[in-house]
Amino acid sequence: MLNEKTLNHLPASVQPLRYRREEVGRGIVHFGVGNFFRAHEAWYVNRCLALPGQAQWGIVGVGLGGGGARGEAKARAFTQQDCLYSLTEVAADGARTVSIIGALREYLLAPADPEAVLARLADPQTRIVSMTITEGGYNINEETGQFRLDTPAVQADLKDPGRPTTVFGYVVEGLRRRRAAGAGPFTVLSCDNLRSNGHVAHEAFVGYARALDADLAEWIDANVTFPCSMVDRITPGVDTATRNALNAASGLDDDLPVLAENFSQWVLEDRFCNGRPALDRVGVEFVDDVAGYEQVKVRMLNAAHVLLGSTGLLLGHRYAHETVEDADLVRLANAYWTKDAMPQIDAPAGVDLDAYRRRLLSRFSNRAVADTLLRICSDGASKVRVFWTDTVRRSLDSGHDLDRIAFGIAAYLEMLRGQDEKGQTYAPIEPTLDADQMALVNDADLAAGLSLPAFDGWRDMDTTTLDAAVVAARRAIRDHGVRASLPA
Ligand code: CS2
Repeated sequence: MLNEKTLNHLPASVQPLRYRREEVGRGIVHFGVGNFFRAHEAWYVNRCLALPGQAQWGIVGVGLGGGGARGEAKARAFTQQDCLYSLTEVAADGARTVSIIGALREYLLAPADPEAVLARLADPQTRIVSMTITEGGYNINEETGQFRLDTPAVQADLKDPGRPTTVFGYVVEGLRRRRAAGAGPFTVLSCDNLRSNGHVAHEAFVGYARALDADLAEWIDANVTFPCSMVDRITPGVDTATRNALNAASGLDDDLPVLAENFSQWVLEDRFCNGRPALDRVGVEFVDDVAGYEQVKVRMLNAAHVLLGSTGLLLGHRYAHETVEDADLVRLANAYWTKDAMPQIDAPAGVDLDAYRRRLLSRFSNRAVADTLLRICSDGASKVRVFWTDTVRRSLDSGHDLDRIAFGIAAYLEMLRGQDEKGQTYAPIEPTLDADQMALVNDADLAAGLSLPAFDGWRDMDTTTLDAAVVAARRAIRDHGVRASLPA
């Protein structure tokens, strides 16, 4: 079993820790300890910890308890392994490296001990609170751009702020205690794929605080910083078979191994109100304005992921690499990138969009990552909104042809029906859609699905032509098959 006791007996091919674990502090609290966080932020911090003077920046992971029994099993596994785990990074040509990550110092399952989480947040040692809580996790009303106060969980936290259950309740109660104790603020760092994620986080946390205590909200607004960031690393889910294969290859006995592509990128605004690790020395790029990098990432990588994922599933593919081994789908992705996305992106100086596009094709081709299309399309209702809205709006505005966009929307709606054109079924993962909403995709009226919230981002515009094109594309997919319906 991988833990602190076995750290000195690692297989020779595994990269060990390059610092003394017992000296690692708790400078960061992170909400949402999923595979992506473990392969991304924790990996960068792990490298920082090996530099002189950085030991304070270890991470306390917090799980909000969404996973039920699975969440509890994960917490137990973290405890048994002293929060150590292995990361396997694999290149498109199959070359791999395995390293031990020790940046996660402690793991707290919030519902089991809310007070322990609040104590960590209030502890002056904590100087950054970061989060990966998913695109849909910020509880923002897309139309008004404001924090939604009307959800039951938020209402419950507002009524009983000393025993929160949401990330908003925890963070704001932690800040309240710090302010009362004169402990100073911490930085709130969103690491989700959102447009202007720092601004969204600001709106969410200050919006929640305002409903609780106007003075506190003002203090947060004046003292806490919310840097924007662009995060990127393809990190698949790890099921039991993958876990066994990773352990067989590494020679480790790790209950919590993570697998990721060897590419990684993190672009950050340098607005940390209470210090930060020397991330600039381990490959993180600090820039004045992250927006351009986000645009590139979200509208090129993530948007194409949903497009290829939906279309690929319908065709019977199950993995990302299969979509870029399919010449028709490569044509589709290239047409989307070069005709719809790239001409509308204000790329930052020095970013070559065509090189980025080619790099994506190579990244998507990584077979060893075995990224599933179901993961890529999961919570598509939130992703479509975040990843496609700008492109759709600009295309509607400019009178640009809507062929690929309409096809993408049609493919997403058809994909939600859970059956590919070979007759095989699969289970789309849409945590935000209820049964009635899911039923809309099977309605005899092929326009019915267009009322889903996924498409709210352009509901205020004239979509008559787009809607008709979506219906026509859905009809074509059903009558003639996906390949025959692909746009030029
Ligand atoms: C994917 C991302 O699920 C998705 O939205 O597009 O998880 C993607 O793998 C990451 O954003 C890559 O950085």
